[in-house]
Amino acid sequence: MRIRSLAIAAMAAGAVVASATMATLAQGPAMKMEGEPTRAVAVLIPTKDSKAAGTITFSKADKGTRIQAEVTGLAPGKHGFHIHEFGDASSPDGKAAGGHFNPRGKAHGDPSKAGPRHLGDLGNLVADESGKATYDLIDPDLPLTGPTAIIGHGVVVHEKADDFGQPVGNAGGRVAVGVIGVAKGM
Ligand SMILES: [Cu+2]
Repeated sequence: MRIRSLAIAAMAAGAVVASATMATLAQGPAMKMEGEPTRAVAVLIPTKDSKAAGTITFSKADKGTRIQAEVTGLAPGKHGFHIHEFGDASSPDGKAAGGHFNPRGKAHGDPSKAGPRHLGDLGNLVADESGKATYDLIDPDLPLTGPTAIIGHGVVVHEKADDFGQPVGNAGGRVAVGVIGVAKGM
């Protein structure tokens, strides 16, 4: 009798260990998500009648956020490039992304110059003759985390150049739109 009850006790203990292990495994991925994101990504999709597409990464750098973009299918020349308010790429004209991301209520501006800017003002992409544009800058003001975090908001590439005129730079229609999300492999 004693042996049998020990066996039952061992089985019960084993069950406890097994369920504890399962609980640990179940928590594993969730645990990894804790802490602040250090990298974000947006995949640009073309709006209706556009061929513009690409990928933008936002990585935490020593003094701000490094923005790296590669976009193809553009008309040669400058194209306004902004973070917009909504992470919503659902409309064919890109307008569901709303207006510029401007959580600090500033005027539109050129991020390469001192002075006011919408937080989402990234300046221009410059496409070469083949329609390809690359962008690689560290933005000291653009946070991945915190109350004005860019994750969850949208990115828009425009038809025309951002001339930094008010209120939003006269960049015309939207040729590509994407949503900024937390990137894998942080
Ligand atoms: Cu824009």
